[in-house]
Amino acid sequence: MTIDFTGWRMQVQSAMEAVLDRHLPPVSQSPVKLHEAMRYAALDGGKRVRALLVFAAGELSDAPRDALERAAAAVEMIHAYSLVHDDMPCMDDDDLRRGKPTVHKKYDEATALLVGDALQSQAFDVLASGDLPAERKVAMLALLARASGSSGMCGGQAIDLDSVGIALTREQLERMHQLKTGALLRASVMLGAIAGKLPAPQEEAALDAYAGAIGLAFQVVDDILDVTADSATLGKTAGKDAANDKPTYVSVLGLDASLALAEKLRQDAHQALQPFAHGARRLRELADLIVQRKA
Ligand code: GRG
Repeated sequence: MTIDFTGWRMQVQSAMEAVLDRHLPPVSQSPVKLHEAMRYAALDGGKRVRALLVFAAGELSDAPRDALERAAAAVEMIHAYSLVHDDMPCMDDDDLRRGKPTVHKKYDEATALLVGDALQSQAFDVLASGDLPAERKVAMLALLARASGSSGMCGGQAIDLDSVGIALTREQLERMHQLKTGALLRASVMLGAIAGKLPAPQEEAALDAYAGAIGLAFQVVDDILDVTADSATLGKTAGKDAANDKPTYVSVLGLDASLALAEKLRQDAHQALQPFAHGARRLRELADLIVQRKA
């Protein structure tokens, strides 16, 4: 019997809690405060969109379960680290994340800095320690390193920090988000794909087009929710972008055009998956979820 999308999503989300628990250092191990804070940041929270993308692409490539779990844990750890650092006073200075006090509020700033650093290292350790052939693991490590470094997420964050109060063009905004948010979402799809049967070049291009569309759609929707949803629903402070004078899709295009763009990107994502027929069912459903989500 095939499970429906909601059932599948809940299964992956709950499995991820156990997977992350297994791959994070235990609190019984010293330094206890750091390990406790790493677990506070990474466990019990988040939609696990990146993990869902890894597993959905993994269905397409028939990847071994352990390799998918490691890839999903690694991207979720990198993502958790980025949120911890982004919330710190030197960046976005926020008190609320995933419905809980941010790490620097719950603990202190030095601990938050170390939590981010240690989660990043842990991500690469988890990926490097699996059973896949060494050359496959090196390819996955390089993919994740590039997606999270200065030519990916950190680069996008740097552009974001330099853009406060500046009127970016739509192209500049798009580039910032392709790096800041899109790079890790793309890496999630590609890690799931290369953890199993390697995609043919046309398949890789199709997955890349899909990942580009959903990566951008995710950010457009994030900007829309920042003005249309409340903090309790989002589990983070709503209205922050406008309050911080940050350029967003809503500020550049307006709300209606942003909604239309999100829908167009959803359709582009479906279009990109045409070569895969039924095997890409979960990736299609995730494109819908990313655009239609309310938080
Ligand atoms: C500090 C190196 C560094 C990078 C920060 C991702 C990021 C870059 C900052 C987060 C700020 C932000 C709100 C970005 C908008 C899109 C985004 C990544 C939202 C959070 O991701 P979700 O909605 O979060 O997937 P959950 O909590 O569900 O995992």
